[in-house]
Amino acid sequence: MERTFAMVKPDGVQRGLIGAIIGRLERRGIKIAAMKLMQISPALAAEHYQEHSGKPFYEGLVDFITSGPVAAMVLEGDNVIALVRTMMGATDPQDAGMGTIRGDYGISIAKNIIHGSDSPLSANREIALFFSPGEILDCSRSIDRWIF
Ligand code: 3AN
Repeated sequence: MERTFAMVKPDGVQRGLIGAIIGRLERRGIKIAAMKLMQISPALAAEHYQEHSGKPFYEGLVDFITSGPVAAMVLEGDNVIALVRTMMGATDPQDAGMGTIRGDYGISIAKNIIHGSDSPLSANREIALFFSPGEILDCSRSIDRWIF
């Protein structure tokens, strides 16, 4: 089954939205294979956001993502990378549809609540950046046969 990396960003954690966001993912049928609350170091932020280095919003982005705890996750499911991106909504919450996480909870592109990998390549890279192999559990749920 496909895996992706997702995290509730510092704004989502401070606003008490971890439960609401994980609840949406769980109710969809997505499986949580790993999860932790953590503080991102400037070095990890720089690796995670390397593709944005040099852009005008880069420094603000690194300051923001290191400003408080994040809830990091490895999620599993059929086509889960695209599924989570659809559930997140557009990068700018102003453009995100109602019913998406950013559309329902966000207003500003600089505080857009959730991150999710955008391709299999980024998913593999980001999972390895944030989790050691031993932290990712390989357990099946009895309910999976009703979902997949
Ligand atoms: P997404 O998170 O939807 O994949 P990316 O990869 O284009 O979007 O951008 C990564 C993060 O950079 C976004 N989640 C957002 O927090 C931030 N970001 C992108 N564009 C801007 C912008 N114009 N101003 C401020 N922050 C931005």
